[in-house]
Amino acid sequence: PPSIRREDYLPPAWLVPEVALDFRLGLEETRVASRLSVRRNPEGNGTATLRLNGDQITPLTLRIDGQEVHDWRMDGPDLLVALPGEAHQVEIETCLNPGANSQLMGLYASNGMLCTQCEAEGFRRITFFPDRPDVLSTYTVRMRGDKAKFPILLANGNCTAQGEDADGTHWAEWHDPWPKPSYLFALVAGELVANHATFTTMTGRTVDLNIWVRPGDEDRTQHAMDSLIASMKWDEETFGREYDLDLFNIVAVSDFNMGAMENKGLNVFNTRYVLADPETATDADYDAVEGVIGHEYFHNWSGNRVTCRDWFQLSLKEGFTVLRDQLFSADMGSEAVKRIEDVRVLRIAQFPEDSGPLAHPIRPDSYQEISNFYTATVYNKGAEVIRMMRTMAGPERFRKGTDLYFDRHDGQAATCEDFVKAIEDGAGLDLRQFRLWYAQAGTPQVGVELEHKGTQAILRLTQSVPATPGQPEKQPMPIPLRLALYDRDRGEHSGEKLVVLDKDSDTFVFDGFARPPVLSINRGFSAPVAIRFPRDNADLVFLAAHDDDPFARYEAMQGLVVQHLVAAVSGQLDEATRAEARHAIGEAFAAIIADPALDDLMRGELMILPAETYLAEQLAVSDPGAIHAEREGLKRWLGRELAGPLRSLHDRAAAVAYARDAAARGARKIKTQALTLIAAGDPAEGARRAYAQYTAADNMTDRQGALMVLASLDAPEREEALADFHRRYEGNALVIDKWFSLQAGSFHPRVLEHIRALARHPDFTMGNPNRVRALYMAATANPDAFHHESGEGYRMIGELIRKLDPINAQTAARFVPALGRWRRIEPVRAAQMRAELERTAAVPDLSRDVREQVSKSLG
Ligand code: B3K
Ligand code: ZN
Repeated sequence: PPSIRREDYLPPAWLVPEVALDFRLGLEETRVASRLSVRRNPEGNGTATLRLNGDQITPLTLRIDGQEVHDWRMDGPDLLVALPGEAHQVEIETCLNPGANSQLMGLYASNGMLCTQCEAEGFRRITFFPDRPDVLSTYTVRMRGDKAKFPILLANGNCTAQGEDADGTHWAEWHDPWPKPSYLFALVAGELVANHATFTTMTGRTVDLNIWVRPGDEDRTQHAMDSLIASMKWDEETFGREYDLDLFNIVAVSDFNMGAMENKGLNVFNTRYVLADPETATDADYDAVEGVIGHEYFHNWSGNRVTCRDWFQLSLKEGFTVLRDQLFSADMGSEAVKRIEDVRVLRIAQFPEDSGPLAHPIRPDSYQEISNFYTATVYNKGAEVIRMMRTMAGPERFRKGTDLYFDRHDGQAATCEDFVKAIEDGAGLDLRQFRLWYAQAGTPQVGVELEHKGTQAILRLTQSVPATPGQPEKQPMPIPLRLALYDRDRGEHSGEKLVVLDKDSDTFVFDGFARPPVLSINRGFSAPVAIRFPRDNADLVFLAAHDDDPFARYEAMQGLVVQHLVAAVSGQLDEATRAEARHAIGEAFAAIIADPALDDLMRGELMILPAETYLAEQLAVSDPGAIHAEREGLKRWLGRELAGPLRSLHDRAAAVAYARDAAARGARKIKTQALTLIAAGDPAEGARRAYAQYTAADNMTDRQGALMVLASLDAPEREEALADFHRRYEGNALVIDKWFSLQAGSFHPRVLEHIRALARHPDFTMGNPNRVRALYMAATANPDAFHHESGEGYRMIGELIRKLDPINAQTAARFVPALGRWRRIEPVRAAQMRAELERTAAVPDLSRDVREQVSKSLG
């Protein structure tokens, strides 16, 4: 398949200022009539040929200025027609079968309703159109359908007219006054009920808000509504952004390829990010709903009012919007905890991407299938890159930059360069060298050395950006590092500093230290880099206990454990050193458990051990079995060593009644953390406590936490609790997803057997992405399953990819990167992983999605 290259961008030859769409809706047959007003783009190349993209559709009729024409031709999936003049009306009819659309792109059926997903290139599965984000049109949408089947008819913008006819059908007309690219088009028809509220904007306009769900789900929508209202208010206060329509609709659908979609005025959501109540959603689920509702709402400005010129600019809207949702969630809850969570996600999901065969810059240079570029790099590293600008400018000046950006580019399809320039001009930064962050892939490695001489602390920093596919040589980038130097005796520092390392190596001298200070660096994770700083356990224990930057405190704790486990799996550890390191970790843990100044949410963060994928990142080639065994060994040791304090912690947390405030949420978080370690140290005690927690639970956080611990134990309580959970939540798809995930993610000795059985369970279906992810993403993330030494885990994921590809290519392609890590895994497993990729590459009719990921992973 051909690669599309960023440098080949050409402005569209034809523009489409207006679109009128007419749908005759049916689950098995929907007819679409479109009327496009097209005119030549003065900035285009002047060609008379109008290219209309299509995908799996054929034109039934084509009319130009009212006359049916036949001299059009197909170029692959696209329709080409020559137009003589400057401006024309083009009318096209197509016919679709939404019920047969298992790819969930374009118009499809979900649970008896019809809905659309158009980003990135789904609109072309509905009708022929210049389906590219730099063609902006105003849309008028008419739809007609059976009133009993589709009582609610929704599209973008405002409903301008509606009516019904004697034949049992009804219709509605919607108009969206804001010009938009086709990827933001949406339509929904079905039996839905709304949670309704209103919001008064900063200028006093009233906006109607609706969250539409299937009848019966409405009692689980209040948290989503509260989150929406909070998002609208926050964006006004923090970024000065006001909503721009009189209506904002959100619809929850249960079959959805990703989290949610920011269609103008009509966001479509995965039910997972809408429905929440204490009985069925964990505290983490509540946070995810708030974060995704915020994210999609914030897109109304960062994405919709200012959109992308082409898909290479995806991070323009995604990186910026992720930063906005991160700042929002930080303001709604704990800033410190949110920062730690965001960095954990980056390290687990993005660092491996950046160091593997699929590495790409946040602004990629080429792609075969754009769906493969909705990545942790474009989203999360993209957010980190913009966050660095904010750190260098400070929040006030950064806000001047974003104001200028929105002002300058409102109504346009912009580029990442436009964004950087606006921040440069508005915030008064020089970002010339900084632009490399958009162009270079790979996580920079920053080497740190600290020398003490006389009264001086001399800090030597080096950077190197690793080679990545297609980018063998890299240039140094500006790396902003917040740091502090601690006086060891007083436990204090004399103020935080920001240094910017913009060369291969540099030296920074600080004066006034009679004794060697303790360095706290990359505080708040001010740059998305890997710090290489081998250091004494004593310094890390000191920072874990004293650092006044909560992230740095977490980082010290992580460093302590990472340093130890990496040495352990590399076999460089004698028993004395192991005992010394474990002792230091145990002391730090005990101090964290006992520290009265910590709130429980933060205590919970400090108690999370580094993820196995992050540990693997520290090694050029790793043995997942060894990493898993060492990490589990440490948990066992901690569970025994700290048995007393952990039991007291669990008892204390278990006595806190359910509430949604930070204190009660913190208690629930540490409750399951303590339980996990107790079970590691003493499985019988763990099973007893977990079963008690399970049966006493009056909320999903406690219930899921207990079940998670039980699922890994070979104890009779396990089967009882799993059966109870299934009975209790039968018919609730989102909770049954948890039931699948918990089992697939367990460290039970027979986990692979369990996963095979779950794949044959009557509740399992390949047609629903949530269910597929629940079972197989959990399996892929589980080292005991995926990396099982038999190679069985790799075969299972290989088979899944090949079976799912014809059904849902986008979802299938998401499983390839895990196998693509083979070069970083020990040789026996690496060969098995590679074999699965080769088996997949040999399939003749692979989708473009899977084909691209597989060939890059092998290449
Ligand atoms: N913009 C959508 C993602 C669409 C993915 C298409 N494969 C959701 C979001 O990032 O808000
Ligand atoms: Zn987004």
